[in-house]
Amino acid sequence: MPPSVRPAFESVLRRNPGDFEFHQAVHEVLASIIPVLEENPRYLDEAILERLVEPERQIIFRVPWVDDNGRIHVNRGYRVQFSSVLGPYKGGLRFHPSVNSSIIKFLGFEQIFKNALTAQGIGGAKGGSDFDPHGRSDAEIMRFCQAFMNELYRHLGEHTDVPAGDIGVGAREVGYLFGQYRKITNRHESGMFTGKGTGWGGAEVRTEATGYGTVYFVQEMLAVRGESIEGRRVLVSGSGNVAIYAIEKAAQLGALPITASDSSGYVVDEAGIDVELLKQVKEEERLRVASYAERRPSARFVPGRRVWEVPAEIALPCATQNEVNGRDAARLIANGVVAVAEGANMPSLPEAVDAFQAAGVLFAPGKAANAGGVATSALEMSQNAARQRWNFADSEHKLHAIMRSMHTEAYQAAERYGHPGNYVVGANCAAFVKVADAMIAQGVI
Ligand code: NDP
Ligand code: 2IT
Repeated sequence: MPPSVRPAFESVLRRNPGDFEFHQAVHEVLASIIPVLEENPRYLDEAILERLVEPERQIIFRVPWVDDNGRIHVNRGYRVQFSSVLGPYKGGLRFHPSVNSSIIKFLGFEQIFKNALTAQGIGGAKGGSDFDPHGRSDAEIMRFCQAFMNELYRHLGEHTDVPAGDIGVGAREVGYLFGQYRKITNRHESGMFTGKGTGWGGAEVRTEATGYGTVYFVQEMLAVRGESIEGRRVLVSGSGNVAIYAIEKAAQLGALPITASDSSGYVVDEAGIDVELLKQVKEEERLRVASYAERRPSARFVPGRRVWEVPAEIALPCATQNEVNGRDAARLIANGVVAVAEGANMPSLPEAVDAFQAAGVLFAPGKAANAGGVATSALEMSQNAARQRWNFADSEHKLHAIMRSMHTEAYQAAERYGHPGNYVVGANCAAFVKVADAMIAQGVI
């Protein structure tokens, strides 16, 4: 780690012992913004790095709830409000047993830069709980969401902090969370949550936005090389919100998405994933991805393995952090992958990113590639504030334009800072400058 960024990194290690995912996310950003710091030493003089790596506020709370058998459970809730310099805190809520302060801090830190890239005037935050929704009844999910909001509501608001979904938090959970906020506060405050149902303030295309946006980003990267996504085999990991709509958009654009996965293994479907069947299995029936293969003659389920062993030209990790390691990357490269775009947050280990870049593979980091979700959340906030409702086609058009402009910005920043084609450097530098300049303008607070 270069000396200029070492003090900030050391403060992260000292204050956040054992928070390895958070260390990883900070390391990646600090290591890639060196050209910006060299050009403008004021960022160091103003202690921007030291300020940025320390969240503005961290909330940790008890979430007690009662299951269907009358048993009491206690989970832990989190909201890390990282930066509000560009707008109200904004970022999703994750319900997954692996959630801890490291996971929430890494996600919140990434969110600052992702949100800056969208240019939609939103700050960075993340929250969630170590609650495991798998196998829980609808009534249990509702009671958990209500218990979670019973504490979190006091920290939220359309001008303060605006959550949305993430792993384990989809349309159903957003409904219960919003409902409880409305009940406690006696306010139907549409703009305090995004990803709402389209019948009660939710934006068209928000459900599709992250997956669609990731594929649009791939299109843009390929276009720079005069190539297209059409006819290409695409690997997608995960089978949740991001994965399903990445598969849908890839197929719409003439590519052949052939995999989906969950924590039990993956399905490969050489005829191309039937996205309607996948939606039926995952969104409607809430089953495991293996059920897809049981109903589809062209598909088979491979238990306990990851999709990266299947030969393809495009890879879209859309499940979770650190799901692509160095060996996976080597396998993908050996099989001729040309582009990798992160639908998930930080799915690639640093060794995998290095391998892709060394091999000349187009690599789009999550904070650019998956920013379509939060960008469309910001469009939802705009519609709520104006009491408007934009149709699907217009909303998709806006999403597409935002993805194009984020690609251009990351691409140009990579060139400007001396690392042409390196979207990690490009995205981090472009985003950092926006955040840092706003921090300087707003003073030491
Ligand atoms: P969902 O809960 O809808 O789906 C998550 C998928 O990933 C499931 O298939 C799940 O399988 C799998 N998964 C989760 N954790 C693990 C794990 N530890 N090991 C293996 N598989 C796992 O979440 P989303 O689709 O919303 O989120 C996916 C990723 O995209 C996350 O990294 C999220 O942060 C990121 N993201 C989401 C956005 C959004 O708008 N929703 C926006 C930008 C990024 P299983 O059911 O077996 O756990
Ligand atoms: O990681 C992410 O960007 C999200 N989970 C979406 C956040 C949002 O506020 O829409």
